Amino acid sequence: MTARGPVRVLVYHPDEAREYASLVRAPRARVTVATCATPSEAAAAVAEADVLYAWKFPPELYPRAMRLRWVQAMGAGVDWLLVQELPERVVVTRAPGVFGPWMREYVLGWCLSVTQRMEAYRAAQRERCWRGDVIPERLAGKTLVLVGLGDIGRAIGAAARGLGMRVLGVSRSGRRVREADRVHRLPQLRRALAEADFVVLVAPLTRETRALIGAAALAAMRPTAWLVNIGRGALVDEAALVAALRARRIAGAILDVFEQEPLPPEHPLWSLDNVVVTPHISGPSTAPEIAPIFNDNLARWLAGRRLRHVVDRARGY
Ligand code: OXD
Repeated sequence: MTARGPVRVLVYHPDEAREYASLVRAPRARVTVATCATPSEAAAAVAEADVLYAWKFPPELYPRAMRLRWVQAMGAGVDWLLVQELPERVVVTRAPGVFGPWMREYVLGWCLSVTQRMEAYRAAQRERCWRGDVIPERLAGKTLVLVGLGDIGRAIGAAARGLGMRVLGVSRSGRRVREADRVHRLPQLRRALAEADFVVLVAPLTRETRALIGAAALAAMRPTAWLVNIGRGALVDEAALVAALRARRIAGAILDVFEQEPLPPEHPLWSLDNVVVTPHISGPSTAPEIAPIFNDNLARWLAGRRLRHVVDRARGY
C-alpha cells in the first residue's frame, strides 16, 4: 500500500467538490488535488487519479481509472461503489462516526412526533380547536427494533435507550452489543418485528438485505407499529409497503429513502396520510465532518500504513 511520487487525488461531488478539496490536508509536494463536478469532467480526469474522494462517482468511468487504488466514500452507504466495474485492486473506505449523530436525531425526532401527536395538535390549531381528548404517549417503555447494528444503528440504539426505550437489534451476526437489550440474527427478523412499536431500517443494502421488508415482514408487525427507513429504499418492497399502509396493517411509515430518488411525483407514497416523506436528508454528508476521516487515511496512505474503515467488499459493507 506504499505510495510513491505525488499522489493524485480526484475529488468528485456534484455540488461541493471545491469545498471537499479545500479541506484536504497533505504536503503539496506529495499530493495533487483535482476537482470534478460532472461525469464529463470526471471522464477527462479519472485516468490520472490514484485516489478518489467521491460521492456517487459514475461507475462507467472505473474501467478508465487505470491508476486508481483507493476510493474514500463521502456518504454513509457504499452500495453505489461496490459495483462490478470497480476493479478488485481498489480499496474502499467508509466514513463511520459521522452519520450516527445526525440520524439518531432524525429517528427520535420523528418517533416523538408520533407519540407526542404533533400532527393532530397542529391540525387542531389550524381549526382553532382545543383537542383535550388527544393525549400524547410516552416513548419510554416502547420497543424500537433496529435492523442493522453498525455504528449508525448503535448510535440510534444508545439514544433510544437514553429515552427509556427498549431496543432490540437485528443483524447478520446476531452479536450482542451494548446499545441493544437483545440482538436477533436476520433469520429471526419477524420475531423481532412482532415486538416493535418502531422498526428502524439502517442496514446496508446487500444481496441479503434487498427487499428484506416484504409482505411477510410487514404482516409480522403490529397494526400500531411504525416503519422508519433511513437505510436504502430497496430494503423494502415498496409495493407491499403501499398495500400494508393503505390497509392500515401497520400504523404508518417515516421514509427518507426510496427505490427511485427523487420519489416520482405520481408515486402513491406521496399521498398516504400515514406516511412522512423526507428527501434523503436524515444523514447529510458535510465536508467538514468527512475531511478528518479522509485526511487521517491520506496521511496513512502516504506513510504506507494500513487504511482505517476499509469495506469488506465480499460482505458489502
Ligand atoms: C448515503 C448517505 O450513503 O446519505 O446515502 O450518506
